[in-house]
Amino acid sequence: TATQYLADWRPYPFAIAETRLDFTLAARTTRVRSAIDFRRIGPGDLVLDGAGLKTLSMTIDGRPVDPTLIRADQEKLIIPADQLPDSFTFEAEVQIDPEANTALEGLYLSGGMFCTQCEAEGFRHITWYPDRPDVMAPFRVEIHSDKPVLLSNGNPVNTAPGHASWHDPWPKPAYLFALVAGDLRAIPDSFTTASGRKVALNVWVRPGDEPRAGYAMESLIRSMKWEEEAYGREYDLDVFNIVAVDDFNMGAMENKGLNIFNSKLVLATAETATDGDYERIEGVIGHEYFHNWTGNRITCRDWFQLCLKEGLTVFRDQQFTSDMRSAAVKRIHDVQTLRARQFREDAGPLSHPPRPDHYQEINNFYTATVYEKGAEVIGMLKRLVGDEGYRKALDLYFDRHDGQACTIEDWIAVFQDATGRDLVQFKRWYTDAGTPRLSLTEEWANGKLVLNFRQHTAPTPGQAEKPARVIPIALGLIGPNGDEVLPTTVLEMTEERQSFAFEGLGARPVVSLLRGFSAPVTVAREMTADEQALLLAHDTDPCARWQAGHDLALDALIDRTRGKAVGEALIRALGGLLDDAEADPAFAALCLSLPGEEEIATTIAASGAVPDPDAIHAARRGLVQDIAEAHEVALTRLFDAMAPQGPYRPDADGSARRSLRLACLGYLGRLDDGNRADTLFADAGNMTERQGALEQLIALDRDADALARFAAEFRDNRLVMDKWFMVQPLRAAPEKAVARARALAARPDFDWKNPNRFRALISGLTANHAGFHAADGSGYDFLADWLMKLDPVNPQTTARMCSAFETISRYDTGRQDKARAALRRIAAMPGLSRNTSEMVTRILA
Ligand code: HT7
Ligand code: ZN
Repeated sequence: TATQYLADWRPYPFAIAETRLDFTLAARTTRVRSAIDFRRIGPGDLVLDGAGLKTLSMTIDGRPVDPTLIRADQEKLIIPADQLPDSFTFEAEVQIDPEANTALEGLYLSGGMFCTQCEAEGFRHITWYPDRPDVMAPFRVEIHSDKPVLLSNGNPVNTAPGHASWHDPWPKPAYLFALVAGDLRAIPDSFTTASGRKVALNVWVRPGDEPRAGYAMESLIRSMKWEEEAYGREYDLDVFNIVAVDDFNMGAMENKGLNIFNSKLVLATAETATDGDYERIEGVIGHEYFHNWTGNRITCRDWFQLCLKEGLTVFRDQQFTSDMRSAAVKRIHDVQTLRARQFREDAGPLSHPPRPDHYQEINNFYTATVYEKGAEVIGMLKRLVGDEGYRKALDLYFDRHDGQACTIEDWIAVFQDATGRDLVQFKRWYTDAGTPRLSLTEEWANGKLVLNFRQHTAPTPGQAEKPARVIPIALGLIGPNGDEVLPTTVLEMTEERQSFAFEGLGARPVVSLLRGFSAPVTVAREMTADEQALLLAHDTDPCARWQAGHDLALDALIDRTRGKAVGEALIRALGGLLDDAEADPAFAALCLSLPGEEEIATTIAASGAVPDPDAIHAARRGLVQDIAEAHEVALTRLFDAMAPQGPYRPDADGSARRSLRLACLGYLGRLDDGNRADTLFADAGNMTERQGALEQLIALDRDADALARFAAEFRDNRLVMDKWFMVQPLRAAPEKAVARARALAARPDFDWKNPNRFRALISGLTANHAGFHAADGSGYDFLADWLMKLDPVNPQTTARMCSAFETISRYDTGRQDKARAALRRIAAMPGLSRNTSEMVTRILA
């Protein structure tokens, strides 16, 4: 399979004045007529992309195009330059089959509704077109269909039964094209922009789902307002439509004026959605809306630049959520996600820079590195240039590049030009893969503390050399009595080794390092349990404070895997935390949630040892038991104190109380044999507590009644049943997890072609660390069997899920051999997709 290289990018030789599309929709035989007005702007042939199209006719200015110019093997139509006038209209009529489109890329059917997904390269499945992000055009779209609601990008021009026409005046690349046709109901509202323009808003759902879409609409309005206030950017069309779709490969898609969402990120009621679901809905609605400026008005020159739009938009959605909710909790959650997903990716065979320089299948690069690390890099930039510098740079970015398709170089240039700062070294964060390891040793004498830092990044695939990066190190100093003796100070590390001194200190302080998680690095430093406990009790920075408690727990857990039944310092420290928990329930809940098994394994592997999944599971269980026994009284008091105080509200305060309550339940269940969980499951008036209780009952192997009740109650709600499929393999005892997943997969309602249902069950198992990594290899075989079944149907979703194998090389040779055998089985499958083939090859390399 051909590898695409950043170095090979060449400008497209034509500009498009307008693209006109005319759809006559039919499940098996949709006709697409297109007319594209091209104008030459550089030398070269006319290259159009097309995949799986039945081409009925093609003309240039009315003259037929020779159909033998189609190179079906390359999915291209190449018309030589000497056959083309300087300006011309290319017209085509093609036939496509949406019903057969199970890959969910291009135009497809979901529950009888026509919908599209064109990012990254889906438009070529709709018609012949320059399907690359740097070719932008205004679009006019006609839709003929007997479906009652017919939507596309931009503003409506005409709607009559059986027909609609839309005009999108903002030039856009094909990946932002969208069309929806179905029997839909709207939740309507409106928003008046700061400059006084009234925008009609609609969230479109299936009939009957209207009562579940209110929170999505509220989130949209909050997003529009926030972006005006925080970035001074207004919406730019007369309408903004969101459509909820049941069959969707990812979370949502930012098509211009017509966002399409996975229904799980739209539909919510207290009875069906958890606090986490609500927060995600708000965050993703914001994310897609914010793309209107960072992605749509300013897009990417090529797909290597994906983090230009995704990193920036994640950064902005993180800012939005922290403004809407608790900034401290949001930051800690983001750090947890980054560590769990991106650090893991960076430490294995799939490691790549935020801006990769080659790929085979771009869909495999919608990764934690591009998204989450891309956002962290912007957070560092902001820290280095300050809030004012950031604002100036962003204003310049919008002014200078509106309507353009840009690169990371353009992005860095606006920061240099707006702030005068040299960012040549900083750019390495975009081009170099791997997570730097920051080591700290300390020297203390006569009131002077010297901090000796060293940065080191291990080689990653294709990148052996790792020059030093700029690392903003935010730190503070906490005196032995808990007072802060140095408030947050940002050191800029630019060398491989660098020392910083602090003088005039009375007593030796404890360093509160990497405050606010100021750089995406791992930290290596010696700390005593007492020092960690001091920071947990007194640090003024919530992130560093949480980190101290987390490290204390991690050390205790790792010691336990080595047979040492320790953890007294942690247990003592948690006692203090529990006493004050009511003052900040969210923080207490975060500290009570011990590091997960996967993270323990990662930490053990990073120290050069081989993690044993069963020992890790036992260690964690043992520590939970000991904490529960030591703090039964306080945990019980808090569990009762955090009972609901009025109607459910999915806000920060309410979810903080529920998270603390469930954290307490996780411990108390080990003492009461699940009685509280049983009662809570029966009585809870919201899904957060119900699901929490159910997970606890599964972990305690006391779940039969609850699962039956849950299924009976929610049989007809696909999204809630996805939870039912997910929690069973996830929370089952490791030795039962694979069997449980097998039994669930055999059920008639395991609708595996639906990505949500497939992911629920399969990711439920792969997230059960000791269950998936069962020593007999049954977890690996189960996953491989299902990936092989899904690949011919939906390569995108299959390939993404291969990443469950990315950590195999850290385990013992027995497990490694079994995992590699499973991967080789996938690799040998005849007709394996390019998506999955690339992933398996990289993991096996
Ligand atoms: N920009 C979108 C990324 C995307 C996608 C979404 C749905 C289905 C397939 C997709 N491929 C790529 C989503 C986002 O980041 O906002
Ligand atoms: Zn995005």
